[in-house]
Amino acid sequence: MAATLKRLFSSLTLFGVFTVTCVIIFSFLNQSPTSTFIRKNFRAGESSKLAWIFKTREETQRPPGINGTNSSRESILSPEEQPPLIPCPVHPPRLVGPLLVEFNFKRTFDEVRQLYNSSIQHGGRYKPPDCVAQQKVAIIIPFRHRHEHLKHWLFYLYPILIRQQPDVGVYVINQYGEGTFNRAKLMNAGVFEALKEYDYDCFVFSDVDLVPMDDRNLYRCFDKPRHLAVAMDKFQFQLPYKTFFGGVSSLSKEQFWKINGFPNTYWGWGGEDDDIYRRIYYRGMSISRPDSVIGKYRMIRHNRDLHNEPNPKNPDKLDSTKWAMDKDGINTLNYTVKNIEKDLLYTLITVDIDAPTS
Ligand SMILES: [Mn+2]
Repeated sequence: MAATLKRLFSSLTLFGVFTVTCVIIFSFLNQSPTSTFIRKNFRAGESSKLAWIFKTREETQRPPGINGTNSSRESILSPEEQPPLIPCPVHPPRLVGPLLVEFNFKRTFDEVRQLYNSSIQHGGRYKPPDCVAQQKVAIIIPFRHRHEHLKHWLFYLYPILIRQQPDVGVYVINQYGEGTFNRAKLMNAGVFEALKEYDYDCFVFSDVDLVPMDDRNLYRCFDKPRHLAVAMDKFQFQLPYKTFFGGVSSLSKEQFWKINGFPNTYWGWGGEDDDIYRRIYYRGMSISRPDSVIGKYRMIRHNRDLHNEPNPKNPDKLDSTKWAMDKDGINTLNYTVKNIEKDLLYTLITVDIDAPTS
């Protein structure tokens, strides 16, 4: 009797071990993107083996129609029967932290298009497929002639944006003609053009030559207007001065309206970012920033552009921001759209902002 029990027990144990081994082997062989991602985390020691198995189960039990991996079940359920998407987590779960960024590599737009073809929608639009984004973000890039920089920007930013899970559109606002450049007026025009297309609630304004070195630097809006480019390599990874608001910033639609948008009258290089900083303070707000580790940026080295010389008149204008801001902003903005080009990776809007010749 005891011998039979012992044999039964040992064969049960053997069966148990065999089953567990099979489950583990099967899970490791399963090559779906989610399991690859989870395995990476597992290898990085960020989750225990138990958590890994649990997560894998969770993935297989996800409702159909979420990432197209279980299309056979998808076709059975009608759209009404599919469970509604849940909001994306406030803290995006797939961020990786510090990133390697370098610009000594030549890229073509076609290479970048091919890389992101499957994840991005025409016109530079992205939405997380498996949850409802926290914010609807338009990224506004003032632009002229810097195609070389735009390639790098798109190459680096899309993977970051995808991990940050916004409902996002990328708008490149191209200044028409060869008159004096006006960064702030282009950004004003960008906000209006983006809002014609979609109900964005947040605007991120970015120079085309600035790439973040950490994906925890969220391209979204906060309770306060935010300055994102706090530690640029150009300035030895430090703020050049305490009130610096240049490079990359974000304002919600409300915050942007509260300060009458940006000034339209800063022609040439310099001053407009300080004017924006003052507008924010004169309207009773303050700014927020990520810390100087998360806020690291690389700037693509370049020579000064033609028709964007430092304007010696601009610094003096700052003395009058307080009273001038109500008479210079979105309430006085005028421009003409010359062309709208929809690329896979961006929407390029060429605007005539009535620039003086230089
Ligand atoms: Mn620059």
